[in-house]
Amino acid sequence: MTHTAFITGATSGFGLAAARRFVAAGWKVVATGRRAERLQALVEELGAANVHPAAFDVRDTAAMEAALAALPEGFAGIDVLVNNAGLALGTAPAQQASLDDWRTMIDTNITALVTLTHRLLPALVARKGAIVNVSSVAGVYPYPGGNVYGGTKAFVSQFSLNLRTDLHGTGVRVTTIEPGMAETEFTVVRTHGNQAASDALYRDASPMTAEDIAEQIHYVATLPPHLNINRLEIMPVSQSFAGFQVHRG
Ligand code: NDP
Ligand code: 8X3
Repeated sequence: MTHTAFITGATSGFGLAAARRFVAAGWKVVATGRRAERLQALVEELGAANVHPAAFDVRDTAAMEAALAALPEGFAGIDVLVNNAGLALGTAPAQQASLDDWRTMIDTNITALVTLTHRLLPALVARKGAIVNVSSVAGVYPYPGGNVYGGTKAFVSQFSLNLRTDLHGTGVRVTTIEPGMAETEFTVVRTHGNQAASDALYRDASPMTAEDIAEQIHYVATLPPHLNINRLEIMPVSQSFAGFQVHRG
């Protein structure tokens, strides 16, 4: 029987690589994101029988509802929800950060994620499906400039654990993936379009790739049904932890 994954943020980075990974394994994928032309390119690459493009802004609940209502027959039964769409905006300390950026991160990384999850939960329970939520090491470890981004990802990780509790006995699996540094469009977005800053961050650092994370997303979602990985934290070898800081004087 063919299974279907609903992957948010499939126009780039982890979501795009995950769409390719699931289709390579014989799944159908509902691929979402705002950039419709990229979704169309994915359909052309992987085939209309395998990919259904759903272009909408995850913060727009009416558009989300319309996209769900328009799912064609072969894509309507969702087995795996991959809540991946998200972003960081800015690296300034909290006292200098943009409130608009903070609200955009909360609206996208938290509000949209819980809205979609709430909407799909009854269907996922009916199918004994799985939810894979993309959090971040930024939600586990604080770092300068992580402020609200890290806060949104801490929410995602804790929400996932709480979902596990509520879904006890339903057979639905919930996993949080907590990646460290991976080279995608993430830093271009975070810096409001500064490709040079993004290149500088990843240069000579051997960051993870989108495919590395897609492999983990596919892995946790396709384990034997009696297994649940609660959280999977993964970093490049080149990235580790810094110590506490002490201000004197
Ligand atoms: P990318 O910027 O490459 O991809 C982000 C995806 O999210 C895009 O497909 C984008 O689609 C989608 N997206 C963002 N905002 C919206 C929105 N309002 N509506 C619909 N879709 C949206 O970054 P990554 O692949 O790296 O990021 C994926 C997830 O992984 C994010 O949640 C990020 O926080 C997390 N993460 C990333 C890490 C990294 O180092 N790269 C590390 C840890 C976690 P579009 O713009 O077309 O709408
Ligand atoms: C982002 C991870 O390590 O770039 O979610 O802060 S990191």
